[in-house]
Amino acid sequence: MTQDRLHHIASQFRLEGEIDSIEALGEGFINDTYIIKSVASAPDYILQRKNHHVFPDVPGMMANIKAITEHIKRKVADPMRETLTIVPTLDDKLYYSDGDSFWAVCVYIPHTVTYSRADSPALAYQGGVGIGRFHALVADFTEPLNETIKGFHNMRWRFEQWDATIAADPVGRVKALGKEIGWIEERRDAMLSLWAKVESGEIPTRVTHNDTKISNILFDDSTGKVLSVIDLDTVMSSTLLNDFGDAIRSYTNTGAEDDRCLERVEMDIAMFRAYAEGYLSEQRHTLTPSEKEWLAFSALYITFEQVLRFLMDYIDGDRYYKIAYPDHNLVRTHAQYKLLQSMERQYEDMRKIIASLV
Ligand code: GN1
Ligand code: MG
Repeated sequence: MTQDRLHHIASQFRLEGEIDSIEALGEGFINDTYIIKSVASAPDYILQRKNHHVFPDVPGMMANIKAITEHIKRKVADPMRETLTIVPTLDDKLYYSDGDSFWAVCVYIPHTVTYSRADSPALAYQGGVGIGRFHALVADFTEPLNETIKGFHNMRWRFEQWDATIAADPVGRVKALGKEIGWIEERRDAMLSLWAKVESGEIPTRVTHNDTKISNILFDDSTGKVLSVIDLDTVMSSTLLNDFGDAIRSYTNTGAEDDRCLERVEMDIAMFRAYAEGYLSEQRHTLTPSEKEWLAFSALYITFEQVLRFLMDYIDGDRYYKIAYPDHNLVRTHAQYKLLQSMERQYEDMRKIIASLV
């Protein structure tokens, strides 16, 4: 992407002040992100090219983000810092389409820090507080949200995609993957039975974030406290369990999501306890008995789903996730499966911890 092109795109938005520079930022798997630095005292901005392949309905996604951030702004002490602020285009749209891609801008929130990994229980506790508070802030949001990614954590839909991908086997990888496919099939019924409780209404549907890793939480750099939750692209209606489980998947892993060294990958139960304590300090009184009952299992559910999604993308010829080398999705599959096994071994302890906290 040339500087000229980026400047042209940025100039479509209602920015204060003049642009000093536009530089690439971050390492998301899905979108391309840039920071727009402004001259003098005007705010800086985040410019993102939204991945149209992953988010087929960018206008619907931006409408969700607008509605949720407006809702939060009405409730917090510092509306410019405690949630994102979407910047419209000159013709008052929430996104700019250059015919090829969709672009969106929000105000950069200064004096904040983010962490690429949770490296202490104290930080995990704060992360739990962050998502707990986010859930509490949106608990009374009642308008319907657009389903911007079909069936995102819906296991029934994931298995439909899975079955179709295995049957199509578009790049001929299925034959060599008997062991890995077995990991998925052995757990099919157990995983579908949790989703069945969502379908029956036994587990309620609420506003959820759907990408609760620590790097999506901003901390105030002077107080060290949680400020806001960012990356609202996947905000949708689902079960809170998914947000809890996805956070546990990322926070408690002692290795990397794509670690080639499987000995490094385990679930750290101290991190589990700390995150759960932080989350439940905000949410203890909101959760229903069925949500409390399935909170520990949600970590296994989401980690399983991630094994399935990485493996499915590998079988599909690496069309969804950005990869850095040819078998990256298979390496991710193995590393996440190791994490899943570690959770399965510690499941009873996880349940006891939740029972002691609720
Ligand atoms: C994707 O790009 P990023 O890190 O925000 C993915 C998540 C996965 C994650 C795996 C929209 O998120 O669901 O858990 O990669 N987001 C989407 O690291 O598919
Ligand atoms: Mg994301």
